[in-house]
Amino acid sequence: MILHEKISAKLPEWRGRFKSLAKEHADVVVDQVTVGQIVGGMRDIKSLLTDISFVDPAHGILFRGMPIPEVLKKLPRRRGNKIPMVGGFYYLLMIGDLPTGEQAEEVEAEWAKRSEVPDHVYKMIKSMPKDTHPMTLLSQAVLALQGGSIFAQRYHSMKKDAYWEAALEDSLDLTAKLPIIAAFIYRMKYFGETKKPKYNAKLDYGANFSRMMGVEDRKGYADLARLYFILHSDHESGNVSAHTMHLVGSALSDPYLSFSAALNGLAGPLHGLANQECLGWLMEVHKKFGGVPSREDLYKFAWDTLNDGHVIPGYGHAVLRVPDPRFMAQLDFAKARFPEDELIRLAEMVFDVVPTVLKEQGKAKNPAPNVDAISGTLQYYYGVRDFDFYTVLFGVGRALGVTCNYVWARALGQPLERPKSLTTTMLEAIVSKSSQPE
Ligand code: HAX
Repeated sequence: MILHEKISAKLPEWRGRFKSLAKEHADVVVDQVTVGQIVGGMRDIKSLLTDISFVDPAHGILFRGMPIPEVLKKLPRRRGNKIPMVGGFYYLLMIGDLPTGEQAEEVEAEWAKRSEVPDHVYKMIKSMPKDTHPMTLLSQAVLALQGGSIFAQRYHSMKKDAYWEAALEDSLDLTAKLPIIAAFIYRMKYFGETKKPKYNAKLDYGANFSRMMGVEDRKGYADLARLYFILHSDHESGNVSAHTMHLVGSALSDPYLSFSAALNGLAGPLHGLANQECLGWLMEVHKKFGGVPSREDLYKFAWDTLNDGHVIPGYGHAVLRVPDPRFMAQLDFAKARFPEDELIRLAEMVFDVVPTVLKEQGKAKNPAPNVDAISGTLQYYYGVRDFDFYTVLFGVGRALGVTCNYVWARALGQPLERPKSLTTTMLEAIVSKSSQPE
């Protein structure tokens, strides 16, 4: 299989580099940790290692060193599609090189081969109470697949050097099945349909998802699916979902156990749930003014939101200091296809007005939009209007990045994660010692 072959070829060099850092340079100091960082959620402590993606505060996400416009331009796509194949993108994340069209198709074919979802998973989802949150269903479904984990089955018989091979098998199986499970949850929860979705091997990942969701493909929902999965795949390793996958995986829990945990983190309101809040805020503006308001009205509404003690959802970021290129890519997508849509016009006006308001307020370090400022709006346009489903879409995309990280963490033999904790008294003692005159 292509990914196995390519990773095998790259492994000796990467293992050598990792080993050299671990053995010969282990004492080199990288960063200092402040009290503020310890009490402030470990913000910005440089303590994770990944080569899959990097968030540059001034430029946004780089996937294997490539910015989004370059990824979208250079990756292979099928005839008639504007957005590249997700299979080619997975190849890029996993291997670190741009794939040819043929290599991208090989990954797509691998997914088609592995797309059968066992019956008990559907039964389990159907047996849950009707009001179960779709993220709970997705996370449970991933756990229900865990019985098929090659990593878990081989664990006692395989050597450490071979962990990554089992991890790759699981990663391909899991990423193949996720869009099917997500589409099943969507059709069951919001339309009461319980027919098993069928993956069509002739279509790519994005087109299959669009078809299984039952969304009319006017103006390219399949392209939006491809774009959405690519943009949400990874955001280096410190965010909650990616870090959870890495942490749980470091205990050698298999990719299913680890990814289910990652999804539970993604389901939190400060993480993957934020996109529905953003669309909610836009809809509130739209409703209040009976359409797109004047700039002055929007300016006032934004100030009212702040004065009421709320944040303006979709704006600001913990690391980024420029408009999120993931936001820009989605805005470009919408402007090229449906520039007259009222919510898109409104999102554009918000992009024009809100950064000014946030700058005037002077609190947010980054007054620019993040990925969530528009992602729900695009789904809404295509008729996917059940807000609580949006995080499931995020989850399908996020699996792409975190499974690549999992495979490489095992390939390089990254160890169990175990930071050290202190007590409050210990921290206070450190503070009082540092404030005493020399
Ligand atoms: N509206 C109002 N105030 C904001 C703000 C916004 N959009 N963004 C930041 N601020 C405020 C913060 O609340 C903070 O105020 P206090 O000092 O009173 O606590 C101050 O500005 C400094 O915050 P910061 O350092 O710039 O930002 P943080 O790193 O603490 O937080 C957040 C980053 C994304 C959580 C923040 O900008 C925010 O709450 N934004 C709105 C919610 C949102 O869009 N969330 C989605 C994030 C994208 C993501 O990662 N999704 O998975």
